[in-house]
Amino acid sequence: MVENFDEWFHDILENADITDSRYPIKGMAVWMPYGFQIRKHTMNIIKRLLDKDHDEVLFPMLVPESELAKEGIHVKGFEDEVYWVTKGGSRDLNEHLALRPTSETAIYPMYSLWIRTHIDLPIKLYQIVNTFRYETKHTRPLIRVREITTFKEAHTAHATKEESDEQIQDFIGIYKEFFDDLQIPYLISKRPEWDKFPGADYTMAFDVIMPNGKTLQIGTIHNLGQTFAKTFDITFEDKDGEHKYVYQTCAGVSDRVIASVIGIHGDEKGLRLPPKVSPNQVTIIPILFKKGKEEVLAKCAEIKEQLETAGLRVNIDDRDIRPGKKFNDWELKGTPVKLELGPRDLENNITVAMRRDEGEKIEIALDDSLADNVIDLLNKSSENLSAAAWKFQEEHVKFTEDINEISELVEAGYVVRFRWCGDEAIGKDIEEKTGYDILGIQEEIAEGKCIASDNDAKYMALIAKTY
Ligand code: PR8
Repeated sequence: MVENFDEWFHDILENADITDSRYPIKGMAVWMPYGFQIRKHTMNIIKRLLDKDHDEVLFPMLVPESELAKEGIHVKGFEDEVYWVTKGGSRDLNEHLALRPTSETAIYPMYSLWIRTHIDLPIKLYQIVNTFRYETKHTRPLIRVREITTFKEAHTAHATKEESDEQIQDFIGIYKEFFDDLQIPYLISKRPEWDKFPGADYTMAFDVIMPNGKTLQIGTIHNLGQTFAKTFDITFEDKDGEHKYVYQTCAGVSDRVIASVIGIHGDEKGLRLPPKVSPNQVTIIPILFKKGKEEVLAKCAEIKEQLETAGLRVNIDDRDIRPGKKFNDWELKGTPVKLELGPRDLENNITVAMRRDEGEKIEIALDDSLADNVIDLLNKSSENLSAAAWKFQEEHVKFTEDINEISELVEAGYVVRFRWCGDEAIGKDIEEKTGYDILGIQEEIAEGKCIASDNDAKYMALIAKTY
């Protein structure tokens, strides 16, 4: 799987009924029913996390050209990626309208109207929408799409720079919780100057290492400083009656998160879904013979009800096919726990449970403790997926002091940590020499030399092959 990860990933999306990429527009795919469920549960987690401290809104998808064009650096960053609506029916539009590539230029003109005094601050809004980017790099389902169907973008405004920096830390906390719920490990870094979001003061990013060693950026948090505030005239009157520009931040995660769940946890048999996002947390597989069929099915229905009462998502696969085929299908689809029930189990008042993450079969009693026992299996499964994924990450980050070793390590599937002085020209030089991307800096350090110059090192940085 590691060698052919891209192929594995492509196949599993169709075989497990996640997306269908045959839709006749490049970079746009159909969410299939099973994938749609995973998407829904994933979205609910981030919604719940954001709802604690943010309000959800919904802005129009179209942005007037005049607004999009206002913030020079921002528009430059996106100019080659914007889809334009230029006609209404057969008439040319007076003003071209952009399909939002992201929503800063849709939201901030309204912030300028809404924010008047310090009492209106902070403002913390988010929306979950589709955005459009005419990506020029190779498109891949979920990973690099031209319609990002599930863009969860948050936008905040604050009275002070300190508050905006705190907000960045809050977002980091929220995203950590989000990825923890998905059992996804992450590398957090501050992007280099030349790779930050267009218009941002600085960008913090979450990256994951996919099984083929390439990293995938699964979330970004940007401190926008006062750049957009100045462009869109977003000011407030402070306590002393002085008019000031706000400080802003924004943060976003996309469909890529689901790509990371599929890629990181999957194995040669298929998906291994984290219980929190699996469409079914438990799949009951009846083993049916002519004799005793009705009794087995009735018991399965009873178990389903018992587990659902305990808050679990449960399905029964009562298709008229061989149990072995059902078994393989649910291995492929990654249900965390399967329960088998045949006539003999019924006689013994037990069911055979199997965790998808590690595959061992255990018998559990069909009594009042059933739901607790199943929940226990689900929790163990979550913990195991998480531990395995973090272990994989730890084993795939290596430190080197030798610039000539970077290529060898990256090609062997590692993300490389190295000491860097932080100088932009030297950073770009490192990228050019090695052919890989500096993800960013992780922490400040006070000892050692830069890997590529005589300067003292200032940071521990990461370099990798990226998606
Ligand atoms: C912002 N503005 O836009 P960002 N396909 C799938 N996922 C993608 C793609 C794509 N083509 N492009 C980006 N992403 C800010 C923050 C509002 C919200 C994912 O930031 O451009 C990446 O995981 O960095 C990225 O980290 C995230 O969307 C946010 O996009």
